[in-house]
Amino acid sequence: MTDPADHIRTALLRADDVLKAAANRLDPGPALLQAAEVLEQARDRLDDVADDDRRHDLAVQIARRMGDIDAVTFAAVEPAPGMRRAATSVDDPSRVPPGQRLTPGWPVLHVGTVPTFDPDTWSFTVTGRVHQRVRWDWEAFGNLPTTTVTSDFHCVTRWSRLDNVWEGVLARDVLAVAGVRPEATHAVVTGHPAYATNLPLAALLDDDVLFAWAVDGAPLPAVHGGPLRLVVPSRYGWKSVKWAFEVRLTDRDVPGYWEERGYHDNADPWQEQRFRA
Ligand SMILES: Nc1nc2c(c(=O)[nH]1)N[C@H]1C(S)=C(S)[C@@H](COP(=O)(O)O)O[C@H]1N2
Ligand SMILES: [Mo]
Repeated sequence: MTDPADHIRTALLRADDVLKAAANRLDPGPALLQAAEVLEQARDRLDDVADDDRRHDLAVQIARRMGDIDAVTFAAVEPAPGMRRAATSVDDPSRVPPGQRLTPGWPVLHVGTVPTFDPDTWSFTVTGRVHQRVRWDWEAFGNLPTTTVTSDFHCVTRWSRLDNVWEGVLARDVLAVAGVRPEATHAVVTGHPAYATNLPLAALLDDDVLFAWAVDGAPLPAVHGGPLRLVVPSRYGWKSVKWAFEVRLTDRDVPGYWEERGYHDNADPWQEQRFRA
């Protein structure tokens, strides 16, 4: 049997060859897609690499190449019909984190398929290191105090969308209902179909972090996480969990989906914390 790590290394070399060839093409699109597919398959085999350090190292190598491919693909995305065109230039360049480009549209990024929303069965739970586990249905969640926050969104694939007007409930107001226990240091936020990310508790409590059900004055589109998504402006987009349904407070840092696949634990766009060092 071949060593799964060798298999992944071969895939990385193949992806590099395809990417090199793509640079000389008039239309690099198909070659980029092909390289992305090779990397996607390599990523699927990561779990077979038993050694933690080797697996992490390979995950970072895959993530870096994927990031380069995605950056080319997403910078030029146009707004969907009915969606506002976002600014592609700003008076104050310090609003754009290093290595980011402003895109007029709003790329859609997620693993798995868009879940369907049924208001009769939807629920949201806060659990873990809280005084009292709390579960809301859709109607009850809507009765929490409402807030509007305008913030910028920065994706690790190098696109940023500025001045998004989010409406929803501050995460700190959600947590206040359950009551944070003193030993809680981190949070794991989970969304459909099987996605999670980790945050320091303090980051979740920031005054611009909310669970949003509307954006730019309209209900949050399903592809962007509707009916409810987390928004964490101070971190790259993968921390902003779409179709969110659970917050679990923990007394340790538990990596989420992308953090286990080579992405940085902290994800600060101003420090370009894209991938694990
Ligand atoms: N449930 C879920 N939430 C998710 C993801 C995902 O795969 N599943 N992807 C994350 C990533 S990597 C990004 S960049 C943003 C993208 O949000 P958008 O599709 O609204 O642009 O969602 C984040 N939230
Ligand atoms: Mo992302």
